[in-house]
Amino acid sequence: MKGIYSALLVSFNEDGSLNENGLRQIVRHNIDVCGIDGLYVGGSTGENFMLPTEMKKRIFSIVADENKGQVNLIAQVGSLNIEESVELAKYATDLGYNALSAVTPFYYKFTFDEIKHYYNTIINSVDNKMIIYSIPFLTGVNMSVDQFGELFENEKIIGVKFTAGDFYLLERLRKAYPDKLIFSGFDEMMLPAVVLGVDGAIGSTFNVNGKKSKELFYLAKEGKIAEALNLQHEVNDFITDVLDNGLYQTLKGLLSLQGVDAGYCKRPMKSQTEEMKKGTEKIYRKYFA
Ligand code: MN9
Repeated sequence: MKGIYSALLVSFNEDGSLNENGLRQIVRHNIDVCGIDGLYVGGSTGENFMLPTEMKKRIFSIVADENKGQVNLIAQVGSLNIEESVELAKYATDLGYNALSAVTPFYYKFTFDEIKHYYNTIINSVDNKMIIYSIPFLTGVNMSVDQFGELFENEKIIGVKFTAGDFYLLERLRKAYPDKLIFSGFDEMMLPAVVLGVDGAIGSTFNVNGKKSKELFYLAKEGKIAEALNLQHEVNDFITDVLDNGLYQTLKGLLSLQGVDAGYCKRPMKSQTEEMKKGTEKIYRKYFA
């Protein structure tokens, strides 16, 4: 399960319906062009929290079908509707997903006991493994080293996608749970995360920049820190430009310029404006032409 996973982008039509053919093209691009080790499906980058259950299922199914067993697949099934999470967990498990993931339940200030109940309920309903999706800057949910440990007591909870800049916490988790999988979630902080011993990385920008990010990851893993840092600087010039122009809109725009039908975003998220399009073209010329 280790390695570089794209947090998969999803293509939508202008009316918010799923662009199935576009989604297939994004999967192919990730595998054939970016050469990633796996796909993380239904995460933030997949605009998942704005989608109805049936569409989430359709996405899991299309990705599995297009992947044809080529790379590892992780299905993010977390939701504030726990019955939906269980339903999605069963569905993705039946499709052969290698692992599940679930965002920490957000919006309400859930107690740790409630969070623990959520994870155990989802993963104990299926024959599969769970990777906690921790992203405190969007969820507001912060867990301590001991609380992660309490979740990890369930052997089916095998790891965490750590999307945070708290490297002290990351180091403490690495030391405390050497057998659990830790995935770095911020692409722009991959190098320090690898130095602290993460097993992989899951990120949105890999849909476009997967090759270089993968090179960075394995250079850092081999201890070639100076070379890896040069690449991180390069990668971060790109990420900074993308973030300034609008993250998902720009990534989709860059794919479209490469002939991948990455489509529109799902409302309430707006799609590329004319100004963003110009910005995207500039980024394309700077890094890809
Ligand atoms: O899955 C992604 N997180 C979000 C991880 O999109 C919220 C990251 O890959 C970031 O998009 C990326 C840019 O900040 O590091």
